[in-house]
Amino acid sequence: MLERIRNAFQILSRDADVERAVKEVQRALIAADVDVALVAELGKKLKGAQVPKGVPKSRYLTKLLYDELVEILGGKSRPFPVIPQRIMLLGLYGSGKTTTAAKLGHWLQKRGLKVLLVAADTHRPGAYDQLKQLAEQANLGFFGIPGEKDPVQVVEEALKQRADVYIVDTAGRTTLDDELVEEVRRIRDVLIPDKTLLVIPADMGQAAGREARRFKEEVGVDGVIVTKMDGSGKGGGALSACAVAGVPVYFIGTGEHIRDFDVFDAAKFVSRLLGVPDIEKLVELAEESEVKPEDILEGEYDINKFHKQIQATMSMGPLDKVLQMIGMSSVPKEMKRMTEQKFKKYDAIYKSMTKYERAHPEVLSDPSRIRRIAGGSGTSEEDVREFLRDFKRTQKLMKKLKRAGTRKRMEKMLASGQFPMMK
Ligand SMILES: Nc1nc2c(ncn2[C@@H]2O[C@H](COP(=O)(O)OP(=O)(O)OP(=O)(O)O)[C@@H](O)[C@H]2O)c(=O)[nH]1
Ligand SMILES: [Mg+2]
Repeated sequence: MLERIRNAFQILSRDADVERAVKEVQRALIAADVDVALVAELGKKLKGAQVPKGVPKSRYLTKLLYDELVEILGGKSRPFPVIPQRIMLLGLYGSGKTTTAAKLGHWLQKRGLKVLLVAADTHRPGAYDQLKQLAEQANLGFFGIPGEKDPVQVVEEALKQRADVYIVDTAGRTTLDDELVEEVRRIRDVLIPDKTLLVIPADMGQAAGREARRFKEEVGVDGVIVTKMDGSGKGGGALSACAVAGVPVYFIGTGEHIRDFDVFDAAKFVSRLLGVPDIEKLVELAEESEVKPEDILEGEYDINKFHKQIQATMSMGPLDKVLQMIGMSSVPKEMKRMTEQKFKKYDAIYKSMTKYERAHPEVLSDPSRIRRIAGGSGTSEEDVREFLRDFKRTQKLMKKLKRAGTRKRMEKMLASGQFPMMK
């Protein structure tokens, strides 16, 4: 899934090849067990996207794909409240309830709350010891009554203990049958939970949605914790199915250890999937620094316009960072450094020019002007001459493009951030 989605992003940001990118994304999502209808929808949206005038196509589509993926996986995240509360954990056999009780307890305790784990699984023989051990490991409070058969008794006694947060571990069943429903309702009526959380393993894939809906109808569920995200390729299906079922996913379990537990945030999750930790920031930057082709194409191409192009590239931050953010780690270090330095130099040179010089570059053939600008910008005369050569090359190219009416190509070039001087 990972490789494919990353690949799709590269195809989009590099060539704006929608058809190919969509195919890759769809394959990845289907493999991750995401609902076929959702996948088809995503493809339609991407292919039918109306790219607004003046916005580079590749960037627009990349952002669109990113937004759509986030939406499929649940959209905006809901922060889990860090307050005194009573929490009930539900789920089928082996879904990870007991482990999750300790993980969630640890998470809340780290945030300053006194946590009590309550052993209300009175069915499975080992359940009491398992939770007790986990509580000891994580240094959490623990309450249970060995040998007690009625979970309601356990919960009633537990509530007499002092704690900020009560986390009640309940017994699983192979299916959500009448017996389980009955038991959960009885526990609920004494506990009066603030949050009822359903624990679902990722390998359930799309079926997670059906299960979440059923539990919601029968006993009421406020949110889901998806466990075993580390082991299954079907995590995408589980997450998106919960989103469709309208149940928020608060956390994901990513391993057996108590710390293998993360707040679930669809945006962050997608970014990590793509191996692009800062995609949101990148998208923002790209939006801020967009150069409108009109600005460059209308009227005479002068040094002001040349500078605008440089600035647009520079304003996206250190070049190597930008390149990293879009997943291009294979660009040689030297080149990245050189281009960045060059842009900085060019910016200084531009700032040392007079308004008249910028609009009338022909006067810059005068050596005394070149000397003055080099002095003012802290660069060498050769640097200034190089700037002028690059400017002239770009100016010529712009003229040629304009004459040939290849506005499309020009826009593409601007969109890709390619300037002749970077060659
Ligand atoms: N890899 C991985 N394993 C997990 C995760 N969460 C739980 N497990 C493992 O899954 C198994 C079952 O976990 P439990 O916490 O006992 O599940 P349960 O829902 O309490 O099971 P029952 O009480 O029998 O219904 C254990 O071996 C856990 O270590 C996870 O996020 N990743
Ligand atoms: Mg258990």
